[in-house]
Amino acid sequence: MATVTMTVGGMTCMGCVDSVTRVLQAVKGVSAVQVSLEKAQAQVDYDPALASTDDLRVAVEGAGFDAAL
Ligand SMILES: [Cu+2]
Repeated sequence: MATVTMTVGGMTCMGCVDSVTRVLQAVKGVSAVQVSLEKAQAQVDYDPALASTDDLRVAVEGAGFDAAL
């Protein structure tokens, strides 16, 4: 299990937080997601054997947000 903190740009409300949380939780191998609107960050626990940081970034960008890690 690994934990990564990614910077998420473009979140403006709790609806955005919900969206980012949902798309990250939908990535295979992700076990926990904690998104902070104030910090513009998402902390993700995932299994590196099933998901890559690239998968996480693509999921966030696919939902219309900017992702950096
Ligand atoms: Cu929003």
